[in-house]
Amino acid sequence: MLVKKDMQELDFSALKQDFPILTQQNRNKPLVYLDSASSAQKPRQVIEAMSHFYLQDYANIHRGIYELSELATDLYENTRQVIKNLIHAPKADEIIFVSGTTEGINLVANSFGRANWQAEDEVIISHMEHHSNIVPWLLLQKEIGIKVKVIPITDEGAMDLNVYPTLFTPRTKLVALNHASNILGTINPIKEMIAIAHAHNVPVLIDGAQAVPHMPVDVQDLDCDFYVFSGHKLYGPTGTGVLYGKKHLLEAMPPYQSGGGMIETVSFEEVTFAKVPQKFEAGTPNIAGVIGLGAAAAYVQSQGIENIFRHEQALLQYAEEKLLQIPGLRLIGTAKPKLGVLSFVMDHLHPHDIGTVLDHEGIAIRAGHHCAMPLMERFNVPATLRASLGLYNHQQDIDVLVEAIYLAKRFLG
Ligand code: ALA
Repeated sequence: MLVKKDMQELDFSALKQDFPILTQQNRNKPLVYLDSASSAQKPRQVIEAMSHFYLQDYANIHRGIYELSELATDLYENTRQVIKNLIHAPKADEIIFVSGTTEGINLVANSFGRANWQAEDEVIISHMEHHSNIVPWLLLQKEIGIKVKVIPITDEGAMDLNVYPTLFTPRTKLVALNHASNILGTINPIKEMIAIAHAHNVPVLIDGAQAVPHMPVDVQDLDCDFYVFSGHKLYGPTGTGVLYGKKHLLEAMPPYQSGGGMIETVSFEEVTFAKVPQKFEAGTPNIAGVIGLGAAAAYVQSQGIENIFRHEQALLQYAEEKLLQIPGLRLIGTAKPKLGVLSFVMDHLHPHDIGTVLDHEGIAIRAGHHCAMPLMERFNVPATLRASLGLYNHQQDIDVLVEAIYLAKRFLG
């Protein structure tokens, strides 16, 4: 098994077998993959579950009365159970498959938001949101006149909890926050923030894209109303994601997209809709992707999410200590607790130039605004470099990164 109960015994030879891509070269150097916050690599178990499905079990779901279709339906629906268990949802039919976090948030904005909100109603977000948790609300601001209010963040990269409670008014309709920031790594105190919102009778949507692959998530303990995340950051396929919603909210919401699969009856006079979750899964879904997502979630569970969290926390601490020894390097996002996301800038050097040198050393790292331009503005930087950890990273990866940053400093002057 890849991650043993004792994290000191992490078995990297098993790991390399699970993630064959990590044994490849990048620019003729051993690949050091430090971009899992953008998208994680896929273990063989996920790839094999999908290819096995296509090679032997493929059929459409929920339609055929033949054996293959029943099998495909069972495999697809099994993922709902696996995801329910992963995030501790009360019921499997509160799990809706979407194409990713972005679609999940757009679904809530365009179904829940449009059905319930009017001009002057308010949505609270924070200054550390990804564009996917900013732009859907700004579009509603433009189209129906809602107001988007923003929780400021501290210089360390934490939510300003003094300001947050003051933003509520009788017009507040939703709070939408990330569980962990894709740039700062900050793990936000969302349980407390949800309780504050609920004291105002305001529901809360959590963007869990960065959290679910790296830490235990329990939607019942959090008591969030909606929780969204992406499959591809959870070591699963692209084009998959999950929207969890409390059943009574999902049942009251109108469909987001329409077509086959989401109806109960159709005549030219009237349409009635299928029950949740089918009401929100119009058309033939990403069947193989969802099966791959189930395999990915099962893989993470088989390693133990607590083990993964502890491993990445130890590596984060090691990486922070090493990086902070580099003269001129400034970490963006020092609030604790945080996940394994290390954003940094270097005096006088542009992140893209450093990123180019790192690439030539075999290191895959992201440089840019990371889909969070307001956050870049907040820290007064045009871009950062960002190293982000996955369960397959090891101290050696950090050592190679640190050496390469010194090289870039010498090379770029
Ligand atoms: N949201 C992804 C990132 O932070 C793409 O890199």
